Formats: sequence, structure tokens, C-alpha cells
Amino acid sequence: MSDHRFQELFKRNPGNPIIQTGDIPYQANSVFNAGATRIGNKTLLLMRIEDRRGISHLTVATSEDGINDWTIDPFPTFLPDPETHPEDAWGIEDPRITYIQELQLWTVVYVSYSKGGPLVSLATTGDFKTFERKGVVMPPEDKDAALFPVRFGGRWAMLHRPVSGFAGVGSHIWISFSPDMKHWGDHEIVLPARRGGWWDADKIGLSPPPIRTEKGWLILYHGVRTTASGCLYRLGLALLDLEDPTRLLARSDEWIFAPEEEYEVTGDVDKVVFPCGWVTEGDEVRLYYGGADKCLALATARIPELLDWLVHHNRTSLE
Ligand code: M1P
Repeated sequence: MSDHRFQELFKRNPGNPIIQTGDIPYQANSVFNAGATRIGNKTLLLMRIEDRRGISHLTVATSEDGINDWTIDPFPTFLPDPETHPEDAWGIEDPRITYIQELQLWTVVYVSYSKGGPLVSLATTGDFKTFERKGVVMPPEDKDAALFPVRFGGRWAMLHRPVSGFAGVGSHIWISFSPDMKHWGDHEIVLPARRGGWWDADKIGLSPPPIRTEKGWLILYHGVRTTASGCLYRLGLALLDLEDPTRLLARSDEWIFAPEEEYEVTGDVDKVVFPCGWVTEGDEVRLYYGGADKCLALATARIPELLDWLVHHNRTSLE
């Protein structure tokens, strides 16, 4: 048990929520769980918007400062296409964006809600106007996936969270490798869910894509605690080796961010903070997260402070 007093390392933007359903230029039920990147001198969010049928699509919002004055596409930017991609039958959700310098384009890894369950799909884009769909990359049930921005030994690497139907084994974060972003193998667990009373027992998932730091790949992940009043989504940190991302270097014992504000505690799904994107500006990281599956919010932190906190809260043991 750490004797450090809790410091609020992720500071909420005082203007939260930064984007709400009423800001969408067309009718929608909710806007949440956005992927994030920079394009030119703007911040771009690829937002999950759920319509009033319950089906989600993705829509672009951009802003000069990443906080205010969002320009939102007047129509859905990236729609499910069940005619040609039957895996999109019940919508597309929770995009994670990685810029691939080598290819000079972005990968968007998202959940397709297929009739066989949620699975992982991948698309690429050079402008966030048109998208080239690569199709299904992980079968159901699998979610919470993102690519690393570089190859390891010539292969691309992806973190993702399959769910086993086998009772009592838990749902963990896995890593897989591919020569072409289409065919994936050498699957292994890289970050297991804890057990018992831990905040991240039984079911965890990657939040935004990994960030490269001098100490390793910084991972933010969500832990899902099942309580008598429903699920509770909180966030913790981990660090993977820069050269070999199958090696877990550190993992936080405590959560670092949890639902506290009204817009995180009450929504379509209560008590959820769910980030799919973050962008860096110097040593600052801006975290874009869904609040209670209803709105979009922003919190900022300093990467050196996160890494220092992780040193003091490191516990890779599962006990
Ligand atoms: O409702 C909370 C979240 O539930 C799912 O996340 P996970 O499968 O990782 O538990 C997702 O549907 C996510 O979109 C949603 O915010």
C-alpha cells in the first residue's frame, strides 16, 4: 500500500463536457468515445455518435486549440456499410487512431458490431474524408484495439482485448503481430486482468493507443469493476518495453482517474470514463474521453508526472 497522498494528475477541463449531443448538427442520441490525432495545426476527434436507433457511426470534429470552437462535420463522416461489410450490421464504435509515419497515413482501428458479436476492424485514411477499409482483423468478441505507430522486427503490432466465453478466466489485453496489418498472429497476453477485489479485476481493456516515452510505451487502460449498482469504469497506467512490447515493465496498483463529475457519473451508462484518444503537446498529454456514454470531455496531464507516479505505484504482481 502506497503512502503517497493522492494527487490529481489528470486535470479536468473546467469547460467540460467539451462536446455534447446538442452540438451535433444532426439528430443524435449521444456523442462519446472519440479517437484523437493532430492534423496540420488542428486537433481532430473522430467521435462515436449513436443515433436514435442505437446504431453508432463516426464523425469528425476539429479545433485549433483542441478545447474550444469545434467544427463538426454536418453529416456522418464514416458510416457503417453492412451491404459490403456485413460485420458492420449494428454499427461501428470506439475508434483508436494511430499516425503511421512510414506510410504517411493514419490507421483507424474500431469495433464493428457484427451479428456474431463485436469484433475489430481496421481502415486507413490520409485525410479523414475518405477511408480505405481493410476489413475484419480480429473475430468476435474482441474490442479496445489500437496499433503501435512503428514496426517491431519488421512487423506491425496491435493491442486488443478478446473476451473468452470460458467462465472465470477473465478478459485481458493481448498483443498480436502482422506483416501486412491484415493477417495477425503470435498472439499473447501482455496485460492480464487482476482478480478478486482489485479495481481492475476480471475485465480490462486498452484505452487510447500507446504513447512512446523515454521509459517505454505508456499505456492507459480501463478496469471494469462489477458492483451491486452496475459496472464502474476506471483508468490505470502501464509501461511496455520500447523494443519488445510483449514485456510489461510497470503497472499501477491504483487507478489514476475515475468517474466523479456529474457528466461521468450519470448518462446512458452511469459511472463510465472511457478514453479512445489522446494527443501530446510537448510533455503535456490531452486525454479525450467519453463521459457516461453520453458526452465528450477533456483532461490534461504531464507525461513526466505520470511516469513518476507509475514508479511509486508500480506493482506488476497480480496478487
Ligand atoms: O458502457 C461502457 C463501455 O462498454 C464497452 O466497453 P468494454 O467492452 O471495454 O467494457 C464499450 O461498449 C464502450 O463503448 C462503452 O463505453
